[in-house]
This record gives sequence, C-alpha cells and structure tokens, in this order.
Amino acid sequence: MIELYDLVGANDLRLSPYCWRAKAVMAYKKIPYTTVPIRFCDKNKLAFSGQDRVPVVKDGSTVVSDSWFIAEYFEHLHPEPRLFPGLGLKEACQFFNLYVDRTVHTAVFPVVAADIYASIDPVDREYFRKSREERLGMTLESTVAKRSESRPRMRAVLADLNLAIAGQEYFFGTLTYADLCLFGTFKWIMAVSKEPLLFTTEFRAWWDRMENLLGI
Ligand SMILES: N[C@@H](CCC(=O)N[C@@H](CS)C(=O)NCC(=O)O)C(=O)O
Repeated sequence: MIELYDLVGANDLRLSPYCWRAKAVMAYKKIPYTTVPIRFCDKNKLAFSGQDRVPVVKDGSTVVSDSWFIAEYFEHLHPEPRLFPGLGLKEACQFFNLYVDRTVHTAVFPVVAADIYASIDPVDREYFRKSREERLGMTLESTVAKRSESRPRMRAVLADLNLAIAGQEYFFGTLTYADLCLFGTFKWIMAVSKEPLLFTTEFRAWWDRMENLLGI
C-alpha cells in the first residue's frame, strides 16, 4: 500500500496544503493509500527521503517528495483521469502552482500564522514559533495585532481567484491539477481558521464540486 507522510497537528488535524494536494491527486485518481502522521519534530522519520519536508510518498521502493513531483509521479503511473488533460496545461498548472505558493500563501500566512500555532501539536510549538517568526519578521502576537493590516492583501488575492473562476466550472475550463492545488491550499486554511475564502456563488459552487468529487 502506498504511504503518504502527512503533517499532523493536535487532535490528528491534517494541516499541510502540500499534503492535501497529494491526497487530492490520489483521491481524484482513486489510488488507495495510507498516511503516516508526521509532526514537525518527527523529521528524523523522513531521513529515508533525503530531505526534511512533507509530503513524501513511499510506493514500494520508490520515494517521491514535493507535491508537484508527486503529482507528476502519479500522472505517469496512473494516467487517467488526467491532471494535465491537454497541450500546454501542465505548463499552465506549474505556473498556477507557483502563483499559489508564492502569492496566495504569502498573502494568507500572516493572517493565519497564529491560528496554525494554536492547531499544531504542543511539542512542535517552540520550533514553529522560532522558524515562522524569523520568516515573518515579527512575533506571532504581532501578526494577531496586525491582522487588520494584513487581511486586505489576503482578501485582494482571494478576490482575484474568485474573479478567475467566474463563468467557468474549473480554473482552466476543464479540471486540471490547478484545481487540486488550490483545493489543497484551502483545506489547509479551513483546517486552522475561519477566515472567509469563497466570496462568490460561483466560487462556492467550485468548492462544493471539488469536495463532492474528491470526497476528502
Ligand atoms: N515545495 C514543497 C513544500 C513542502 C513544505 O514546505 N512542507 C511543509 C509542511 S506544509 C514542511 O514540511 N515544513 C517543514 C518545516 O517547516 O520544517 C511541496 O510542494 O511539497
């Protein structure tokens, strides 16, 4: 059975956007798998993968890390239904993936960082605080105090995504990895925070469609 090394928080909460993407791919392609819960402090359990981040997929003797490479791996192994169902769509999805990681995550993170801190396993909190406060350039308490300053940027980025889906069922017209990628990111945000993400009826319909299709 395929094993997915999956970030776990307190109360078995699964909260990594990248791990949710890998789960979305396997759900879409109906590939059975089990998860191995990993806390930030369990990195030694990932040594076999030659790096220290999740998701990692172990499929027999094959080990794949990074959500994008995992998507490529399963697309090669189980081509149908396709993640990149046409000319240029893989390249478009790669750009979308980069945009979500760099622009959407960067806009969302300051708003939800303290919520993530509250949701992770208590043993991970010291590491998370130190590493994330360095990244943010401020304390987690300051991110809470400054939420009203960081929220407009997050809402502007989300408004663009709401606009991009208008008039179509999926981001590139037909379902592609782009939809699974953003689905993973939203699962992460929704797991830890109550910030509204879906502003329009059409975007809410996209979300419902994805949840119904994937069943995760
Ligand atoms: N580009 C990677 C990013 C993976 C990543 O950053 N995973 C986070 C969990 S959400 C992680 O393992 N972080 C470990 C740490 O921050 O120490 C992917 O797409 O899979």
